[in-house]
Amino acid sequence: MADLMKGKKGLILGVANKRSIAWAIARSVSSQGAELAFTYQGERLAENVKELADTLPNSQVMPCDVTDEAQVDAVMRELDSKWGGVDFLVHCVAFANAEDLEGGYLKTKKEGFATALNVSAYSLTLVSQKVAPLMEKNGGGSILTLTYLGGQRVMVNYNVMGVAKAALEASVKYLANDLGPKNIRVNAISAGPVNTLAARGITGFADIIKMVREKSPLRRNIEPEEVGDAGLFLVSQLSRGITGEILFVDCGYNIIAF
Ligand code: NAD
Ligand code: IMJ
Repeated sequence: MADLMKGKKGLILGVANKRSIAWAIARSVSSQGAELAFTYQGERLAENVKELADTLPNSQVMPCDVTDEAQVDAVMRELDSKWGGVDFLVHCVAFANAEDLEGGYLKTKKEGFATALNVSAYSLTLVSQKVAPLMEKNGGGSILTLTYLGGQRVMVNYNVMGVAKAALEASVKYLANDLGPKNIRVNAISAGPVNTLAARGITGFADIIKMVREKSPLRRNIEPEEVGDAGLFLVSQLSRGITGEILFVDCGYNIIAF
C-alpha cells in the first residue's frame, strides 16, 4: 500500500452501491491509507453501504439525509468525538424528481426546482459549513463534489439537474473563497457519463455514451476508477495549490464543438 493519504481522515457522502462514483473515490483514497467514514441516505441503503465499507480497513458508516440538518449535525458530532478533526469530505449527492428529468425544462414546478436545488446544490454549502470547524482543527482540509457538463451546457433531459449543477459549481467558487483563508480547498470533478444508479433508466443515456465514444478526443468513455484517482488527487496534498476548480474527467469531451 502506498501512503499518500496515511493518517488522513475523510467523510464520504453518496455511496449507494458498488457502482457509485463515491465508492470509486473511496477505493482510491483508501488504497493510499486514508481512514474513511461513509454516510448513507435512509435505512434502505444501510446494509449495502455497511457491507461495502467492511471491505476497507478502518471504515465506519452512519446515516445522513442531507435534507435534514439535524442528521448532518449528528454526523459531525460523531466524527468530532471519534476523530477530533476531519481532513477531507467527498460530496457525491444529487436528486431530482424523475418527472423533471424528461420532456424539457420549461414545465418545471417550484417544488421540483426546490427539491433538486436543495439536495443537489445547497447540500454542499450545508455540509461545508458544518465540516469546516473540524477541518480547522486539523489545520485545513479539502472538499470535493461531483458535477456534470449539463450544468454548463444544455443536455437533453438533464433539465433542472443542469440548473442545480450550475448552482453547485458557483457554490464551489464562493465556498473556495470563504474557506481559503482557513486552508480549506473546495473543488469539483465534472465527470463524463458513468453507468450508476443515478444514470440508469435515463432516457437517452445510451446515446450519450455512444456520442462520447465517437466524439471525445480519447474516443472512449471514462472508467469510474479514473474519477476515483482524480478525486484522490484533489483531496490529497498533490493538489495543495488548487481551489475553486472544476476539473473535467471526461476523456476531453467538453472541448469538442463539432
Ligand atoms: P449514485 O446513485 O450511486 O449516487 C447518488 C447518491 O446520492 C446516492 O448514494 C443517493 O443515496 C444520494 N442521495 C440522493 N439524495 C440524497 C439525500 N437527500 N441525502 C443524502 N444522500 C442522497 O450515482 P452517481 O452517479 O455515483 O452520483 C454521484 C454524483 O456524481 C452525483 O452528484 C451525480 O450528479 C454526479 N455525476 C454522475 C455522473 C454519471 O454519469 N453517473 C456524471 C457526472 C456527475
Ligand atoms: C440524468 C438525467 C438526464 C440525463 C443524464 C443524467 N445524463 C447523465 C445523467 C446524460 C449522465 C446522470 N447524472 C449526471 C446525474 O447527475 C443524475 C442525477 C439524477 C438521477 C436521477 C434518476 C432517478 C431519480 N432522480 C434522479 N435525480 C438525479 O428519480
